[in-house]
Amino acid sequence: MRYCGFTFLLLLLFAGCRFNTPEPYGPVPTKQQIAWQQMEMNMFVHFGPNTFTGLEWGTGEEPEDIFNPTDLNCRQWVETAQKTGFKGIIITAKHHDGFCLWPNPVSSHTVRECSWQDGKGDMLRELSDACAEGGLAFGIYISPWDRHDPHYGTAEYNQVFLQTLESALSDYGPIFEQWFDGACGEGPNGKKQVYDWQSFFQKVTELQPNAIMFSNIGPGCRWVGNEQGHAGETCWSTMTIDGFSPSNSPSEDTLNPGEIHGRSWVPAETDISLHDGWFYRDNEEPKSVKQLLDIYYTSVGRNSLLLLNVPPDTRGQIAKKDSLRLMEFRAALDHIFTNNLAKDATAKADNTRGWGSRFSAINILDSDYYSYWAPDDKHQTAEIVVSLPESRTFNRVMIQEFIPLGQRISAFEVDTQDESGKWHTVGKGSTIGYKRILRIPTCTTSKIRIRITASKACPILNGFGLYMDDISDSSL
Ligand code: FUL
Repeated sequence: MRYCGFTFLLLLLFAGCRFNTPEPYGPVPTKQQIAWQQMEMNMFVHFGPNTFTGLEWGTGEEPEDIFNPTDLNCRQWVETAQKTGFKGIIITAKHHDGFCLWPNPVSSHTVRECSWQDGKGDMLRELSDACAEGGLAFGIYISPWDRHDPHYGTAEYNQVFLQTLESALSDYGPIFEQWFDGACGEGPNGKKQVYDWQSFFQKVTELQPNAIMFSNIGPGCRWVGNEQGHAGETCWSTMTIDGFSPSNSPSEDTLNPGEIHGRSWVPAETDISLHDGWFYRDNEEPKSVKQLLDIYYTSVGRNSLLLLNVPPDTRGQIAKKDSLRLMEFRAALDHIFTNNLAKDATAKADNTRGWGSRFSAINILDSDYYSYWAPDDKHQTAEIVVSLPESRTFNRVMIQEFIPLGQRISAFEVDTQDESGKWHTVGKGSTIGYKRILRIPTCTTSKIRIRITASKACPILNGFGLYMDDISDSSL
């Protein structure tokens, strides 16, 4: 009898804890979208005939032999990507010129038709193998706009494109992201194409159900609305996409901040090139470390994923000046972010959900992604005071919202306490999302307060960090 009572009590406790978990609010990410967001930085690779002609948009009339990397080394790309901290690589399997970097059976404008490797070469094979060896995810960019294919501009082209997808997505292992360029110009016969997006999406879902599909409107992730590296200061991962298509998307003013009441989970991806152009040109210099850091803050630091394009040269390798710059960028990120000045802090909230420590504020300080702080449901504003063991100097505040339960917070402020106990607001923002990094003036204190001033439902945080950036210009 006594055992029964004890078991009953345990069950009750267990149920109490379980049921006390906050309900998801609004659209939530799939587990693939969560894993994708956690990648934070991926490498884009623009490589193809344009690498050899110097054009940004090939005409489609380039002879196949123009594609002739003299010393291709995809392992070098992977090694560079790994050392920079990229988690995946996405390659332009077919850009607007229509040239396919793999022997696409429905095209006669491919690596098979060129003398490089006696027509036996296959860039998708080389890179997917190198990624698999190096433990990096592999993704494919394919442009539906095709300036070479004679079918372009007719209904038949949609079938050609579906078969193109079929071959690229079947033979090279798991694809983590399928990148659909939305550009829709004229084909060789002067006609534009009406793309059958629904069938394209279906084909990807059928062949690579775990792939995140990128386009202006997702459905896996959306374009951030510019190629300058800036997610919105307000950046919702939610947007309404019903009634839109990649060729008919909401305007850039909507893509950039997303929509607070958006009905789908379509997080922003920020694509930008290390150079001015997307394809390699000898006379272009890579962006500086300060520029790259700025881009990091306005993309990863604003709830977006950074897709940084690193164009290989005509040898088929990442040029030394580019890999050196990437290593400097990595060193700068490590210098700033390895030392979380809040790692031995304590944290206390003005409200904590239920009883016990399951949802306590201290959870924002550990490195377990799935442990989080949450107040009771009725609280849509809240504050957490973080106390450091001693005064420390920092100018970056990192906050993470627990997105598996939805993106909720729409306004927050950060205060520091001075020696007399007075609080001063040092930074504020609107959205937080997966990760938000606030750049604040350098301050020295032992007490920091996060105030959530508006949230669509009870706010939920799972990460917090304080860092000192002495590399960026102080104005940034
Ligand atoms: C654009 C293209 O037109 C550019 O050439 C580049 O590939 C960029 C990533 O997407 O739509």
